[in-house]
Amino acid sequence: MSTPIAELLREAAEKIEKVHEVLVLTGAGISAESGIPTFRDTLVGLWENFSPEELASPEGFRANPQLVWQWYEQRREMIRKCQPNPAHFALVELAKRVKRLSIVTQNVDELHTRAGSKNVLELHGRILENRCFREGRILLPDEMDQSSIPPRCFCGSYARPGVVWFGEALPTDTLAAAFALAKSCDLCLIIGTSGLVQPAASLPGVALRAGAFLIEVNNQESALTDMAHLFLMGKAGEIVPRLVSELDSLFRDKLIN
Ligand code: BV8
Repeated sequence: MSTPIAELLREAAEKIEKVHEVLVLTGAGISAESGIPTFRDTLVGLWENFSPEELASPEGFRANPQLVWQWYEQRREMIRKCQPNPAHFALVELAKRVKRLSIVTQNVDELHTRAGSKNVLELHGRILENRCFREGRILLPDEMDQSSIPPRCFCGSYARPGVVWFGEALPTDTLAAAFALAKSCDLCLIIGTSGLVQPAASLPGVALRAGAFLIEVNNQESALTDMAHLFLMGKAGEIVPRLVSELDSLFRDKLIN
């Protein structure tokens, strides 16, 4: 017989109320209710015959730059129309209620920043940015020759989306900061990730071994569920706002008693 979600939320709020440093790790699931398909769900329709690694890797881009560029253009067009959802906004509110909250996200949609979150570490870059494939530097629209697909940097190399592809190293400083937060946090809140992509998926284990309390929010079990102390099953857009409300009712109860 599973514990009612209301009880789990209360327990989670009681834990959060007691800690100093909260690390939030988010994945595609927190943006699902903004209308952005999770990574696995992105490969539908025309793209269903490709694996993520074929489209989101330097090899895939070298093999077919036009195809990969079009996949990203289609995703960017969709992401530009999306807004942060109640889960993103609830994390902004949660940050006001704890001593220190940092967000490490695997998402490339910038929705945490657009919702108003500070201290956001983007492990996998930003899909709305472009970089020179050879130089790696960010390219602004007027810094590209738009007459070709993909556009070209003036150095002659192709422009590429500003994301970290499979087989590419994550930004060194960002990754080091993420692992430092995992080692120092008292509580790690994991929201909407399958826990399959490394090295991001190692962060909760690092936090656990450093003594942190782990809470997972997901609409189904993930590769991380077994290591979580609390598993809050449900949609992030519903669960995370309820967690903040539960925290507020805890504070109120303390004021009254
Ligand atoms: C690297 C940008 C080394 C691109 C992305 C074996 C072991 C260990 C590692 C590897 C290995 N084999 C290969 C590797 C390396 C590889 C890897 O991990 N592969 C996996 C597939 C096994 N990793 C890499 O290549 C990384 N680099 O290792 O470099 C290196 C070092 C030095 C020098 C050179 C190289 C780079 C990984 C980054 C890849 N880029 N994104 C783009 O977006 O196009 S990752 C991409 O996939 C997404 O950004 C996202 O981060 C990730 C998918 O993960 P999730 O976010 O979890 O999303 P997913 O769809 O999987 O799950 C969604 C979850 O949400 C689900 O659980 C679902 O239930 C839940 N959910 C859905 N709706 C809701 C919800 N939850 C709550 N509410 C809802 N409403």
